[in-house]
Amino acid sequence: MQMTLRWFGPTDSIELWKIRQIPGVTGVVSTLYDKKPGEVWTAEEVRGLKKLVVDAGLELAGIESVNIHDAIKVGSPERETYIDNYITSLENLGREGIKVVCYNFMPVFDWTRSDLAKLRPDGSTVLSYRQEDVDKVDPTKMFEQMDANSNGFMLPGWEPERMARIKELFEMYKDIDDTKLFDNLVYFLQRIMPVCEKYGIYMAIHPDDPAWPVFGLPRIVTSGDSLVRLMKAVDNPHNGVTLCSGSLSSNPENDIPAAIRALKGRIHFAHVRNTKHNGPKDFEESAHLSSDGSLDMYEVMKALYDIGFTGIVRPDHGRAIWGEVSMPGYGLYDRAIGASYLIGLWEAIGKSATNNKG
Ligand code: DNO
Repeated sequence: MQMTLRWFGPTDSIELWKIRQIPGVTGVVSTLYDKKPGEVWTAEEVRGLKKLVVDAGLELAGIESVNIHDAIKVGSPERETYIDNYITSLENLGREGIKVVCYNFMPVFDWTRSDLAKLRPDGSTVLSYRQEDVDKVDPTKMFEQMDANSNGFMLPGWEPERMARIKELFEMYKDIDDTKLFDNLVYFLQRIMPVCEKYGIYMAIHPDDPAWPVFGLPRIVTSGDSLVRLMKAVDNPHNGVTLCSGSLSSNPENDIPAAIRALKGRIHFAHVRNTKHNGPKDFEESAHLSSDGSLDMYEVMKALYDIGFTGIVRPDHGRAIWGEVSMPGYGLYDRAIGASYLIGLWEAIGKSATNNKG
C-alpha cells in the first residue's frame, strides 16, 4: 500500500513540505478545489497541480474528487453533456498518469455532520453526528450551519454556488428514488468505462456518509453489500471502491473487515479512520487508535493486507489537537499521528505474516 494525505491544493493551510516530513507518506491525493461539479478539468490545470506536488518531492497518487454534476445523478437530458465533460476531464487526468479517481454519488449533500467541533474530555475536538440534532435542522439551512463552523474554509463537497441553489436541488431530486439513482450511476459508469480502460484509470466510489438516508434523500452506497452489488452491475475492475472505514462504520451493523474481503480486487483507495458509537445514529470521529473508538483498526488493516491490497491509503479526518486551527477534520497533527499508526500496524502485520510463513 502507499500512504498518502489529502491535500486541497495551494490554498490548503497545510503546506506540502510538511506532509513530506511525515515518515512513510510518499504522496497526496488532491483536487482542483475551485472546480464546480460538471466543469472540464483542462490538461494545463492538471499539469499545474501535478507539478506543485512533484516539485515538493511527493507523488500525485490520485484525485479526490472529480465531483459529479447533479444532472448525471438525476438522469436529466443534460447528463450527456456533463458525462462528456467528465470524460474529457478523465482524458486529461489519464494523460498525466493519474490512476485513481475518487467520487461519490450522494444527492445534494456530500458528507454531513451535526457538529464540526465536538469537545472531548482531553480538550481535543472532533466531527460528530447525532440524528436527533440533524432532524431539528431545516435542510435548506444545513449549509449555513456547516459553513459557520468551518473555520473559514470551503468544505469539500459543500460548494457555496451549489448550496445557493439548495431549494432547486431538492426539487431536482423529488422523483428520484434508490432505484433511479442506482440506474443513473450504472449508466454513468458504463459510459466512462472505455476511457478508464484506455488510460488505466480506476474509479473509486466513496460510500455515503453517514450510511443512511438523510433529509429523505436517497442513499445507495451504504454497506458492503451495496458496494458488491454495484461492482457486479458494472463488472469491470476500473469500476471500484474507496473503502472508507469511517463512513461505512457510522452504521455499527457494517462489518468493515468482511466488506473489505468481499471487495477483493475492487478497492483502489482506502480511507482508514475510527468511529466511536455513542448510541443509535449517534457517533463521533475518534482518534485512529483502536482503543479510542469502536473499530478494531488492526482487523481493518489486516483485511486489507489479506486481500493483497496494493492501492493508496490515507488517514481520514483527524481530531483538532494542540491548538491547531484548520479545515475541520483536515489538520496536520492528528492525521500525521494517524498515518504513523496505520503504517505501524501494516509493518507489524506484514512482518508477522512473513515470520509465520518462515
Ligand atoms: C469528507 C470526505 C468526502 C469525500 C467525498 C468523496 O471529508 O470524506 O468529502 O471526499 O465524498 O467524493
